[in-house]
Amino acid sequence: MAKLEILHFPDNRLRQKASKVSVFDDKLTKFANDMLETMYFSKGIGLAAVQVNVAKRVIVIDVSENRDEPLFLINPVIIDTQDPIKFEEGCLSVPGFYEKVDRFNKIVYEAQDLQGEIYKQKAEGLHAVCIQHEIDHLDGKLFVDYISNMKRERIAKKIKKLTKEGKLETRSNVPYSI
Ligand code: QAP
Ligand code: CO
Repeated sequence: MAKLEILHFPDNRLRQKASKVSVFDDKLTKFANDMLETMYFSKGIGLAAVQVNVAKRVIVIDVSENRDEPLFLINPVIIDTQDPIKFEEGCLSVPGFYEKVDRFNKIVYEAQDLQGEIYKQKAEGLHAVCIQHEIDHLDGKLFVDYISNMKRERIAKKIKKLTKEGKLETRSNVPYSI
């Protein structure tokens, strides 16, 4: 297993549009498990491959209390939404900042597992919001895109400053080609 480098807003590489995964092999499983390790290490509940500079439609999530219920979502699509809500979100790529975003409290989604098997699932609350947030990443979108330009610019400036001062963690990346 390996810890991966998480990109920080306003890095342009977070704007990459991820392409569909078509090969389900050991390399994909290893990558997904490295993502999971990276997410647990960083105390996150969700991580998308674009955040570690891999433009593939891979998401890992664990919203369980004991952090022992990992979910792997390959090529996920939301097929139904219900109950609009405002939800306060954060992001491992925007560390230290939290804003309310318009989301849905209930969704139905379809995804593939690491074997390529398609599954259909209902999700609610944090689980549902997390999936909407992570699918946005696969389309190059961040939660700060939903707030005012002024707020977003201020956050960008603060994160750039922290990066310059070496106060944000970065780790050398394992180059992946999946
Ligand atoms: C997305 O975000 C999410 O600022 C996942 O200092 C978040 O795991 C969806 C994190 C909230 C719905 C609601 C953020 C860790 C983790 C930070 C995360 C931080 C340390 C964010
Ligand atoms: Co995020």
